[in-house]
Amino acid sequence: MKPAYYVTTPIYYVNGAPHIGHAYTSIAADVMARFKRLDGFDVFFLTGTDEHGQKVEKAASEAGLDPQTFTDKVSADFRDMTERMGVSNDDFIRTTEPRHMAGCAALWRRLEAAGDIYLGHYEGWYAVRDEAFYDESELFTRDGVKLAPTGAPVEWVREPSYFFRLSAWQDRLLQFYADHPDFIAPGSRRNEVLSFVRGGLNDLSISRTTFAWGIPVPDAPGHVMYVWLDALINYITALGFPDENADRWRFWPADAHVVGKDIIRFHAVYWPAFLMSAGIAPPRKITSNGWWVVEGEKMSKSLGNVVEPRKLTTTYGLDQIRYFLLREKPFGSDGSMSHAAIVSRINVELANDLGNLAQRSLSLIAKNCDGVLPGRGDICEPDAVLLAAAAALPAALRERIDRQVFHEALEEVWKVIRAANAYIDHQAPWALRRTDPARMADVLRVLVDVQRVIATVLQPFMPGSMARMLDQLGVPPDHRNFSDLDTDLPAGITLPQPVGVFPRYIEEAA
Ligand code: ME8
Repeated sequence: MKPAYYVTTPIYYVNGAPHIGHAYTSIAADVMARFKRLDGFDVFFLTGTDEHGQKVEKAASEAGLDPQTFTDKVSADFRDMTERMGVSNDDFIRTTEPRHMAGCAALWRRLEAAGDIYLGHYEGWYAVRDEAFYDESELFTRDGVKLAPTGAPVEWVREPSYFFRLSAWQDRLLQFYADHPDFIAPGSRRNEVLSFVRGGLNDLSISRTTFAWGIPVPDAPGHVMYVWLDALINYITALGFPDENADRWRFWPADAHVVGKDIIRFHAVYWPAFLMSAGIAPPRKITSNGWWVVEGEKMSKSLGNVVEPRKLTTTYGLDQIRYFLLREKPFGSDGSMSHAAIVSRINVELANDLGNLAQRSLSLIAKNCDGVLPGRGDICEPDAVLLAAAAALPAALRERIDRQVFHEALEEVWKVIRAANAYIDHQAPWALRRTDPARMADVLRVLVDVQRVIATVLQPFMPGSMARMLDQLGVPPDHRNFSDLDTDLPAGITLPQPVGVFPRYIEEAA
């Protein structure tokens, strides 16, 4: 039986259209899901939309629509973005679905039965934009306006509310972090969470009474669940919770919740506390990404510089954008996106390094070997070095994908691509055609074998282009898993006519 692997994206708020930040987190999770599938795991990959709460209710009313009609529309837009980004999710959950709402009620009852819920009165600061409660001490003032640390405006809320006894979970959470040193990635985020929890935890308000767009609290008219409680539960309702005999329940606990750095506290503090209270194992890892800024400025609707992911892929190509996003900056750090940076990655690394390697070697096979793949010949020292470097890639990538250092994973592949380009320059198979055709065939075969490994391990990043590259290398579609690399390609197969995989990006004349 294949081992199970469960990876999730955040479920996105449907208060506005998807932007590149959402696409980025989803693509990173997609790389993890695709990698694990190719590496022999039974993968479940979930994404979806977060549709309740005050922020969404407000956006619906501003759009002049009732919340359900509004969320149907925006959720469909997120689903379309997900597909267009080549994201291979196995399910798409919406928090307005009956399966989710029933699961939330069941979890609430578990927390209640554990003695962790009590009725009280909330009085304090709330930021609708973050859907988060803040302590007075966390706020700062700008131009006389009180703001949350995120810059979101806060308002004073006073309402009856149910509370979750989070304060009682401090020690158990600290113990959990100590027992699971890899729970929070990257490590710098772990320290943030630890100091927050060590600082003492307040009980958490988990119901709201001043608006209605939410999941009703069982047997508590007027109360809807706090949108973050509702949202986090999606990760288990999608697996069939509360039916722990459901087929999908085998995927719990999740191997990785991929989230942005803005929402670590919810995932690394509240979520494990809710789960432990309900008698459910916490997830194995919360891994968080840093921020994309555009041409040096933070993306925001008011600045008018929000990047629409589907426009970007139309301009530059889907795989080109997927590659850029994961190559350009370390996953956990912030990074800047600019036209010049995207074009440089496309032209230097994709078109030149990888595209030319494929084009040069495959056109020589087409021209000099009648398009027939040569057999493995005698292996000389430079062949052995290059083949060994390629053979080491699956393990090198496995280790890096498991740490979400995608840029390092790609750098490992590019080291081999650059070595293969140096090899072809050095061996000069075009010159061998006259002097030593047998050696020419051996060199071309080495190049095909090396590119086969390269294209196989790059599939999670650039699925469409790498499928085309593997087609050209004569690798059958059902032989593209990492374990298939143990079996040599048969000699004598006819390779298709080579066509360029990565065109250069050419600036349009002004
Ligand atoms: O927080 N750069 O939803 P959300 C990189 N519904 N990533 C970015 C980004 C940027 N500029 N902007 C957004 C929510 N993101 C909740 C989640 S989960 C149970 C509930 C990404 O629509 C990043 O992953 O505000 C961030 O965490 C997520 O989008 C926030 O999406």
